[in-house]
Order: sequence, then C-alpha cells, then structure tokens
Amino acid sequence: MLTLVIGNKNYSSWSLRPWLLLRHFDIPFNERLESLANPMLNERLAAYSPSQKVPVLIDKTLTIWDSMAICEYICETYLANRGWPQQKERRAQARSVCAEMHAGFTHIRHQLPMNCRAQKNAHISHQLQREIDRIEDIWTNREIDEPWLFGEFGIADCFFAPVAMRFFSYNIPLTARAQQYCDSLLAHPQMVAWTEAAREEKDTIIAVDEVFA
Ligand SMILES: N[C@@H](CCC(=O)N[C@@H](CS)C(=O)NCC(=O)O)C(=O)O
Repeated sequence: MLTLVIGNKNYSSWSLRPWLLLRHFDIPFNERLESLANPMLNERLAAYSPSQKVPVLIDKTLTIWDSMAICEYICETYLANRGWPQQKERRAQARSVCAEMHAGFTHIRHQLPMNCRAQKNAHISHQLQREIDRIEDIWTNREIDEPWLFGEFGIADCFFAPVAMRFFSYNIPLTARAQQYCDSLLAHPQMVAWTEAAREEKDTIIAVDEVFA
C-alpha cells in the first residue's frame, strides 16, 4: 500500500495536491501526518526524505519527495495517465500552468499563507494583485461548459486547490467565472473532507494568522 507523508492539513498547501489527487481517484493509501509545529520536524522528516520536506510518497522501496513529482508518478503508475488531459496540446497547457504554480506566485505564498482555519481580509500589495490577476486569468479563460480547468478533474485542479482555499480565507474578490471555479474546488467532497480535518487540528505555527471566523 502507498504511504503519503503530509504536514498539517491546516497549513500544508504542498501536501494537499497529491492527497487530493489520490482521494479523487480513490487510490488507497496510508496517510502519515507530521506536525509542522514539531521542533523535531526536520529530524522526523529525514527518516522519510532527503529534502526533509512534505509531502513524501513511499511506494514499497521507492521514495518520491516533491508534490509535482509525486503527482506525475501517481498519474503514470496508478491512473494510466488520466491525471493529465488526453490531447497533447491541452496536456502541454495543463503542465504549463502547474509549472507556473509550482515555481512562482511568491507573493501569494508569503502574503496569503494557507490557513484553512483563518477568515480575514488581507492587505493587497501591487505585486500580490498582479499574481491574483494571473490566477484569475487562468481560472476565467478555461473552456466554456467545462467545470474543471482542462475538462475532467486532474492534476492542474489539484495544484490550484490550495489557492482556492487561500482566496476563500482572505476574501479575495474574483470575476464571476473565476469564482465559480473556486467554489467548485472548495465544494469538491475531498476538499470538504480536508478542510473539516484541518479545522479540527490544534497545532499552531503562525499564531498571528489564527483569526477565526
Ligand atoms: N517543492 C516542494 C515543497 C515542499 C515544502 O516546502 N513543504 C513544506 C511544508 S508545506 C515543508 O515541508 N516544510 C518543512 C521545512 O521546510 O522544514 C513540494 O512541492 O513538495
């Protein structure tokens, strides 16, 4: 059986991506949660991964330690590539937005940290607004009549799920079409399950951001 090592559901946006992919496609796995608040975190993670970060996927003797690499591996090994669009051109587009998300959006990451328990307004700097606009653009310009970013639910949607959570927590206004996509992500049954579990967690790593609804 696969094992996915994750961080706190309240905070670990990177962990949410492969967790959601596995749960959406009903692939059985053991979940092992390591608290990001644990002062011994790095020592504990060193037992699983050379990067000492979560998420980590363990498949028998194989260890994979980056959310993008984990999603690719799940897609190839357990989904017969259904995690990406079937059409080559759309697959390239889906990979582009995932890579863009994986490597960028530093202002969103730092100024709107994922905190499923928080409900607050954020100060929107000029750079942050530019990144929000870019996400809004990606979410708005998807094909008409398609609920997910590239038709069927897939890796690209998993990559934007933590962003939907952030936009919800920090009351970020969106175009109607982008908001519709954001709402679909938040209403995904596995996102609801993740969020409910996150709200039950007691660990705190950024006390100032714990402003409850
Ligand atoms: N690029 C990595 C980033 C993983 C990452 O930064 N994880 C954070 C938690 S969400 C972590 O493990 N932090 C612990 C540390 O840096 O000590 C991925 O996509 O998996």
